[in-house]
Amino acid sequence: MQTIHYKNAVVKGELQVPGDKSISHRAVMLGSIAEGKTSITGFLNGEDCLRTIDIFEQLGVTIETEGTNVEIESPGILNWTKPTEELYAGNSGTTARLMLGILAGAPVEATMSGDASLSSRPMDRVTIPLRKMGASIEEKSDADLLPLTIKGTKLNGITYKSPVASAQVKSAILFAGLQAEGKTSVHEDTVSRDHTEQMLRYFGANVQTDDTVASIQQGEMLTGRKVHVPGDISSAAFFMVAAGLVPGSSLTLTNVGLNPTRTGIIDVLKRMGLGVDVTDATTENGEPVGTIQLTHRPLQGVEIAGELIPRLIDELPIIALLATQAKGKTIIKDAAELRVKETDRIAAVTNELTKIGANIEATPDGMVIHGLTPLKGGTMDSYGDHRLGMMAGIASLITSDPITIEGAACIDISYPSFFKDLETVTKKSL
Ligand code: SPQ
Repeated sequence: MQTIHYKNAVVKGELQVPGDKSISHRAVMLGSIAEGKTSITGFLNGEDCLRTIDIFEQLGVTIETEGTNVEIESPGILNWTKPTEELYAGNSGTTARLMLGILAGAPVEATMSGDASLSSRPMDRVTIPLRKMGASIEEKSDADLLPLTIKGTKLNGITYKSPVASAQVKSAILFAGLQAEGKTSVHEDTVSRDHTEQMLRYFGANVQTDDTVASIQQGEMLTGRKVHVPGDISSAAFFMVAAGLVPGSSLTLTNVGLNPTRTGIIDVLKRMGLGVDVTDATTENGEPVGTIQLTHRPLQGVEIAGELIPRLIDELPIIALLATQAKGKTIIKDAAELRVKETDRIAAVTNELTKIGANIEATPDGMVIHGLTPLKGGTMDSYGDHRLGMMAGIASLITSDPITIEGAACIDISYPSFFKDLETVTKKSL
């Protein structure tokens, strides 16, 4: 439990948010699949990414972490050792789903498990296509929930039309495709984040992408590389919104990942009226990186739907908070995926923002938020979901009374220095 209040603290200065969670996972995964040495800089030391490291250590990969630097020495996927205990993914959907794809063709047998939240999230979205490829997966329940035991086997390439725009589904299939005979293709209606394709290509795999189709050919053993992880735009989003909430704010966020499959928040904030300038854009290991400058301006409600949704899916809780301070109505739709995240984020965001005075309704696939509404203080539950915990922290910038966050520790999943950074940009003491 943590009680905070930053009422009307102007958000100012410069901040570099921690490394991208999605890219950190993938850097460790590819560095462990590849033979030899991989050096990672800018790694996110969040709980989820540490679970990924633990898992590869159990598979016989040597991994040394010092601050945000990670050194990997791997014998390569064909020489991994059979783990003696369950591979525990904690709260991390990315770890669990991508590992199932990686293990499907690896010469080991292992059981993947997770915490209570992860054990209730759907895994059939990956087990269905992986079984089509020949994967041997045994579940304890009938519903393909964790724990799942997977025994590496010979796989065949498939062409799969994914029923959801999900990078975790696409990535699991592409990782399995790296080991599968022939070609494997994944078709999506709307393209999901493409960090796996970028990282596979950077490590030398034969990956082709064409609009909403990603394909991979069975590969030779990959070799280690140097990887730089840019700052996480999903973490930066909390501070972009902070600058949008408090009049007079002006904030510079440096070294932020700007992969176009992730920058939906920038498009939406601009449409809402916030001053957003992107500069210094460069590319590192296939990933665009740059500086984002935010300037507070009065906001208006917008509609957020369709192909934009996968480009900002994780930012919708914090956008909902911002929408309480925008004139008129903000409509979020086509986002039913929010219901199967760390918690049901449609129900949780609606409940918690209502508690502090927001005018917000849940719909089956989104939310409708009516602004401008003054917010009061109170207790907000994180539901063990890092993005809900941080939404509550940012709300305290504009609430009339303090906010008490129940279960604030879960913020360590993706942003261990969140409160320190909030203090830095508001120059207020906790
Ligand atoms: O890893 P996890 O728990 O699924 O994390 C979340 C998050 O908010 O951090 C989702 F709850 O991000 C996912 C994201 O929603 C990370 C991710 C990835 O790295 O591939 C892809 C998205 O999920 P999905 O289901 O759309 O593929």
